[in-house]
Amino acid sequence: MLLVWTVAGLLISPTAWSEIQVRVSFKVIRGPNGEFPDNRNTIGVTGLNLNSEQVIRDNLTFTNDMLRRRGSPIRLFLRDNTIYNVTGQAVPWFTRTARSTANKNNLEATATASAAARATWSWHDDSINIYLNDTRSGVCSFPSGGRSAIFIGAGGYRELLIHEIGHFYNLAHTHAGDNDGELENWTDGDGFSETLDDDPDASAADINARYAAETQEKRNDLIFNIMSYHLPQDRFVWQQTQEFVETANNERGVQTSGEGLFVRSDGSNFNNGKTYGGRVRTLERAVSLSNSSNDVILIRGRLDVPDGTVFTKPHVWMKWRSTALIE
Ligand SMILES: [Ca+2]
Ligand SMILES: [Ca+2]
Ligand SMILES: [Ca+2]
Ligand SMILES: [Zn+2]
Repeated sequence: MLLVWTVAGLLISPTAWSEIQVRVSFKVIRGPNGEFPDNRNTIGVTGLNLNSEQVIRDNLTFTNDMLRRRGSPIRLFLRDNTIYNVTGQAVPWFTRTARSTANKNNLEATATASAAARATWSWHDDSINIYLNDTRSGVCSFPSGGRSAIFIGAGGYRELLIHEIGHFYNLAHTHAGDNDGELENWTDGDGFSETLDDDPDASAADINARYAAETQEKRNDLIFNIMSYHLPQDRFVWQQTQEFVETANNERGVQTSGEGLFVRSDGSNFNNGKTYGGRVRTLERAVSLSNSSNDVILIRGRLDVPDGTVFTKPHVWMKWRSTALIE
């Protein structure tokens, strides 16, 4: 048997994994003397001071490793493998509160006001434009607002970037506000049944106690959810991945390379597969609709393939272009 596996292994050509690539154009707003943002007032148990280019690059690697470990098809890529600097804008932008929708919107208006402004601010329409300054936490644009900037301060936490990018791809918080130090309003902030009702003030122990009848896995899907206020974080649930990918396929297609194609036995091959509601019926159709080596296939619910195999658990195929040998 060992020999069979070895020979089979040699016959399979190495094929890169397909990944939905999110382009990040990361800009550092430099201080009055050209200094890098630096803020030791970080957030929570995973606090991170984004005070150097290396810290930012390491954080992107950390984020991609986290996504990979959880089977997510989403990966972050630095546009042109570059971290851009914005100079001469320290007043007022170096110290203007990043966690403010009004400030973020003013920043986007300033950076896109003219061709000269776009150059000064390294604004790139083909990417998520993220601006870092010396303040704390951050805020993101939802697709419905018609804007696309993310504004963050150096005083952050290691999951801040992927949390804000989740908003960029239309993911809401697991809670609906009520960050008031009291545990009295558990709400369904995201409309997803796969995340339990949440209060941002809850600890892991509070969640475990409240939902004692649920499985630990379901509780953990809230305790460690990237779109919650609980730390540390490590996951999106399937419904969040689906919403992220649908948004990447449609409203946020410009900032993303590669699509997710949805397939299930009750779909229709007249659909384009770009949403779960518009899923196709067969794998063959999903494959024929693919036009990029970054495309992945998302399967939720029952899918029969010609050799009689039946898939029922939600999963993502990221290496479907290579020969799979199952014995
Ligand atoms: Ca500082
Ligand atoms: Ca509360
Ligand atoms: Ca929910
Ligand atoms: Zn948020």
